[in-house]
Amino acid sequence: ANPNLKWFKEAKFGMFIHWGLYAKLAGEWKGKRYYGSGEWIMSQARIPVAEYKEVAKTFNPIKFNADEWAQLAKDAGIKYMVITAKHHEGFSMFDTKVSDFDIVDATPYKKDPMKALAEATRKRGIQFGFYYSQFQDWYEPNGGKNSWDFDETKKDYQKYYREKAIPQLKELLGNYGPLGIVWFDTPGGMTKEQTLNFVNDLRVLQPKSLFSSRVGHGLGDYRDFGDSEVPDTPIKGAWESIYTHNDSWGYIKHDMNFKTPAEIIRLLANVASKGGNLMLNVGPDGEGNIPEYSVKFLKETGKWLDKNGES
Ligand code: FUL
Repeated sequence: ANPNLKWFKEAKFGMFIHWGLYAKLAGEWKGKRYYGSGEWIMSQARIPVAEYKEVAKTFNPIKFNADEWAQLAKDAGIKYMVITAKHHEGFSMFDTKVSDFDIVDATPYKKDPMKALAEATRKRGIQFGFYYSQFQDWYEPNGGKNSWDFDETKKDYQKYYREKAIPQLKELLGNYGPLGIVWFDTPGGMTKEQTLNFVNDLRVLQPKSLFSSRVGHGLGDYRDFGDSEVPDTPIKGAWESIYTHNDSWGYIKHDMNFKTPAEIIRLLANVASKGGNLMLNVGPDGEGNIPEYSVKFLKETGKWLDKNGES
């Protein structure tokens, strides 16, 4: 058995955070409202890169407070946190030298929130990790899946991996201290052999860090089920179910369908009884606030876990 999995197998409860420029759009583009997966709005509304880029100029999350977020996780009984360093939109929520389309260079905020969050979680004994969309990058001419700006048949995915994804992952693995997890998602554009090289190349930087199964080709360290999926029967090995608190991963202002504390606890119990972890997502808004109901219901969940000796 992989000794790096020990903490993960004991964790039971994780916090997923989807946060990017889409949070600023909040599920609305040019007066039209979208529902579900707010982080997909660029694709849903076929927003050209040239227009999407402008959103960065208005992204200024001055309410963001790393200690508050980490403390909320702690109070909720959460043992690990995974946050989007770069989602499919291609925007980097961290300080990167590889691209100018990042929170430090392209927004009035000009700071690296990931640095603060890495410290705030570490201080509280919470494992910290990054979600990184390794294949889909709708901002890049050679990244995956933007067919409204770019011609898919002309793309050179290897060039995108070489020039953006790999160098950025090296920054993330090198500049934020020990990472519990690198959470890859929606693989593509690489053969099994290429993926193996990709994984080996990154592993040397942090041999203890776990890679999610969505790195592709069965090369992850533990298993992730589909979005909002719990297996029917107990499953051996290390695995995780991912759910979001309301109906979207990224913030949508008109989505109020939050799971109650009782629903969260039932979900947690269901997943734990089958041997897995629940990683529950919250979607902070464009100002850096975690939605009020997420704060309230997570705190109540934590109180219940406390009383019942589960955390
Ligand atoms: C999916 C992504 O496409 C969604 O936007 C979200 O990040 C979810 C957790 O994984 O596959």
